[in-house]
Amino acid sequence: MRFPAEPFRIKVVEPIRFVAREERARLLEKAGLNIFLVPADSIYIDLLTDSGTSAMSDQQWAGLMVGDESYAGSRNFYRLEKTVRDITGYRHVIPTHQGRMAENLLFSAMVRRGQIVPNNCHFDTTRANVEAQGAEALDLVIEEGLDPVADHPFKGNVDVGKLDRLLSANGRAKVPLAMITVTNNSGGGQPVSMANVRAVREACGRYGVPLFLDACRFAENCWFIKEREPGYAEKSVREIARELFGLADGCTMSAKKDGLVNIGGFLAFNADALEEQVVNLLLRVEGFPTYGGLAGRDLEGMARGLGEVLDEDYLGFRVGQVRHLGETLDAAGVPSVKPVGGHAVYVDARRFLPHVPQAQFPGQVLVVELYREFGIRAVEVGSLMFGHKDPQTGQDVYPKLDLVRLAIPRRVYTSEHMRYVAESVIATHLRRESLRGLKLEYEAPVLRHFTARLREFEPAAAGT
Ligand code: P71
Repeated sequence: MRFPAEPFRIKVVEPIRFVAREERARLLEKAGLNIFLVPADSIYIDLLTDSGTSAMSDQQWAGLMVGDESYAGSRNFYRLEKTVRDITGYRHVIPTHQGRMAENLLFSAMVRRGQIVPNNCHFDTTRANVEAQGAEALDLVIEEGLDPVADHPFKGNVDVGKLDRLLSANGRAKVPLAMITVTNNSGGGQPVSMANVRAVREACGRYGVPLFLDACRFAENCWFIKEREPGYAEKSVREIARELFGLADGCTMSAKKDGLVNIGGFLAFNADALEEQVVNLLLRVEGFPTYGGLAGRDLEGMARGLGEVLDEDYLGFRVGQVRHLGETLDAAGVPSVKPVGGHAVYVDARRFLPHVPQAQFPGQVLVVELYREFGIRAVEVGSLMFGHKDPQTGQDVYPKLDLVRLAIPRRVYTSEHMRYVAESVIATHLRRESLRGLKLEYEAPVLRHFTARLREFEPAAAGT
């Protein structure tokens, strides 16, 4: 259960506040028990997301001072372009302000109404951008990837048999591209093996369908390949990354994850024909192709972060820190998705709170408790986020799992912070029977989890 100590020391500190319990309870009431509506400076440990929350290094901060803010031809763009070409091998590098803009550009250029885009699991924004084109976003992750307790080293893998059947039934006219998300965020941050990406490449190749990676967490995925896939232990993560990107035709990237920056992204690919379309759209919605909606200094931070994320001492610590949290919870009997993914631990709220029915949001019960008692912010990925009424029958439909994601920002929290998180979750587990369900008081017609308001059942009414 040990993992390497932090391969960095702390030069700048940012105080975090531990506000009194009464204040936290008041803020929660005011927020309608919705953690998205609690101000971040009243949170002690914020595990809402690993996206855009990384700590930059001294080298990245120094890089901001050499930002070249020229409208066209900024030197920082050329550095970013060279860095991305070195890592991926792709010819064209289009910066964007974050990942979803890269998705928007790619799908606007390549996807038409009535088509189908397969992926292991589409992330929310990817799905929304595919659907915005009038196309279908199809998830084809292997069966184990949907089972929270199945032990498999690469639970993010694509079911290649299903993909092959889709391609042979529809061909390139109906499937304009395929995607693979590394690591598979919606499936728990689970990695994809090189062998699986190669098999997907071969299937796509047979039908002339281009393959793109959703590469937000590519370095963490490559670290898992090095650790788990036969034949890769002696290769450097940089070599593994080059091989991985070499199997695809391009990628979308939210650099807010493995770019180690607070904002930024890019779209990269080989096809010359795609460049013209993408650039024309970029000019209309995002900016000139040498800045893509970002300042020159942001491009420099991204170029430097993409180099740092491949440092194997960093990756060993990073993936180890997340795994250690998962294993500590596991040893204490807290149910979670296994094996632990690269960026987050997902607690299984239905098994944690078997007495709270899905209609009473067990995941959100746990989220509320972790903030009120311990000042920790986690996020519900379950009935509140995905539950809805069936438009035909009017019945409530719930997702298979009610999960609570503890996403770990990169290089931000120390091992003592993580120990505090583990002890808090374990203490909550010990008194789980006293936790009561929640009732929705307000829900918006779309994306209700961002604005929902809830209320606790009175003790007498619990379970009814
Ligand atoms: C995460 C996020 C951030 C997020 C975004 C939207 C709603 C809630 C949280 C963002 C991803 C992602 C993958 C695999 C594309 C994006 C979009 N993840 N693909 O997990 O995980 O990137 O935010 O830079 O536009 O908290 P973007």
